[in-house]
Amino acid sequence: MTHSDLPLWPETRVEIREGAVLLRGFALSVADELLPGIREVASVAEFRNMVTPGGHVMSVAMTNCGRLGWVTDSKGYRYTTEDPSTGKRWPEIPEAFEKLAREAADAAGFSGFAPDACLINRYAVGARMTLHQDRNEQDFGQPIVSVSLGLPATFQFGEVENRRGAQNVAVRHGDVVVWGGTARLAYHGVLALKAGVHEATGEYRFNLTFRRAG
Ligand code: MD3
Ligand code: FE
Repeated sequence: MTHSDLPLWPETRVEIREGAVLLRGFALSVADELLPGIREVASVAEFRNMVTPGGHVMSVAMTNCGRLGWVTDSKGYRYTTEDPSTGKRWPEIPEAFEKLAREAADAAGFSGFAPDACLINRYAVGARMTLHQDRNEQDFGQPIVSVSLGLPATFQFGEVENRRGAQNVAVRHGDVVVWGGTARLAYHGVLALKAGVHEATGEYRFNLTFRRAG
């Protein structure tokens, strides 16, 4: 190994439970391509706080890119091909996003991952996501790839059967988690974001969630 082959950033692979692999720093070297990508998507499909079927306004602001976008409103949770706020198709997944998702899935043992949906979550101070399962996708055999950018957060992840006994894992700027196999339907959430300022994202945390939805 020559000097030029040395990694620029330390990277660590941690199996946080069966089927869930944390790739620490996996997205660090491309973070400066991902953030302009988020800005570009949001210039077409703006961040918005959606309403749950139960009538709660979500504290996390969301937008999407890809053929399918995840939405919620009084009628329920689902994927749509058009942004309900504009009636236009969701913007395409930027090439750098797609490449990262494929490489992360591959590194976790899921070769050939081809996401058709990328949900972009934006957390401001206090924003959180209560424990839930991701079950609006067609094929639970396909993994989910999650990319954390900006301020740190705490993921909670529990069992497939129930919300009890959830464990915490801290995620930082550039971390990627791949959830597949027996972890695919595990309950999970994100604790309320603590106030802070990150050099890349200011007062926010962003999360890219790649899915094969259709
Ligand atoms: C999947 N977002 O949008 S996925 C979501 O940080 C969502 O915004 C998280 O959950 C966020 O639906 C990132 C984190 C996650 C954690 C545990 C899981 C996804 C998981 C366990 C099983 C399947
Ligand atoms: Fe989720």
